[in-house]
Amino acid sequence: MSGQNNTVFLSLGGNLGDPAASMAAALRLLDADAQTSVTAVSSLYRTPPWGKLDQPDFLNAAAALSTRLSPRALLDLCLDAERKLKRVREERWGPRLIDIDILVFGERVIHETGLEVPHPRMLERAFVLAPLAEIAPDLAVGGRSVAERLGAVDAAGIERLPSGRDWWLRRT
Ligand code: A4P
Ligand code: MG
Repeated sequence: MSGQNNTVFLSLGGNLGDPAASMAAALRLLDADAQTSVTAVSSLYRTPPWGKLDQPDFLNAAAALSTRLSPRALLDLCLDAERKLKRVREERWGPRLIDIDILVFGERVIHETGLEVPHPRMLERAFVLAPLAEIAPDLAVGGRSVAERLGAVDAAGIERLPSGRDWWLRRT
C-alpha cells in the first residue's frame, strides 16, 4: 500500500528521565518506518511548564516528516513509539517521559475520536510554536504563518539550547 506523500509537523516534549534521549529515540523509530522519513528537526528548547505549573521544566522540539502513512496509521506509529519508550500517562498536562503530538498533516483537517488535526491547542502554546518557527516559519496554520502566531503568544522563559539540529542523530 502506498498513498500520497504528505508533509507532517510534529511536536515532541518531555520532562522526566532524559527527555532529549527519549525524543531522539522516538525520532529514530519514526525514521525507521519504511513509509516515513524525518526531513527536519529543530534545536532543543527548554520551556517552563504550561497548564500545570508545579512540575519540572520541559525540553521541547519540533520535527517535519514526509510520510505515505494515513493520519491514523501515523498516530498509531507515534503512540507505539511512546509506548516503547514507556511513557506513563497519568495526569493530564502532568509530567511525562515523552509526548508526541501531530500538529499538521498536509492540508488535512481531521475531527475524529482520538485524532484532531491541526492540533487544537498548538496556537496557544509557545513551547510548540517556538521550535516549529525554527523549521517552518512560513507554514500557514489557520490563515497565519507560524512566525506570526509565535509573535502573538507569551514565550517568556523559553530558551533555545545550543544543541544544533542534529542532536537526535548523535550517539550519547
Ligand atoms: N490525540 C488527538 N489528536 C491528536 C494529535 N493531533 N496528535 C489523542 C496526537 N494525539 C492526538 O494525548 C492523548 C490522546 O490524544 C492520544 O492518545 C491521541 O489519541 P495526550 O498527549 O496525552 O493528551 P492531549 O489530550 O493531546 O493533551 P494535550 O493538549 O496534547 O496536552 P498534553 O499532551 O497532556 O500536555 N509544557 C511544556 N512547556 N512543554 C510540554 O511539552 N506538555 C504538556 C502535555 C503540558 N505542558 C507542557 C508540555
Ligand atoms: Mg499531547
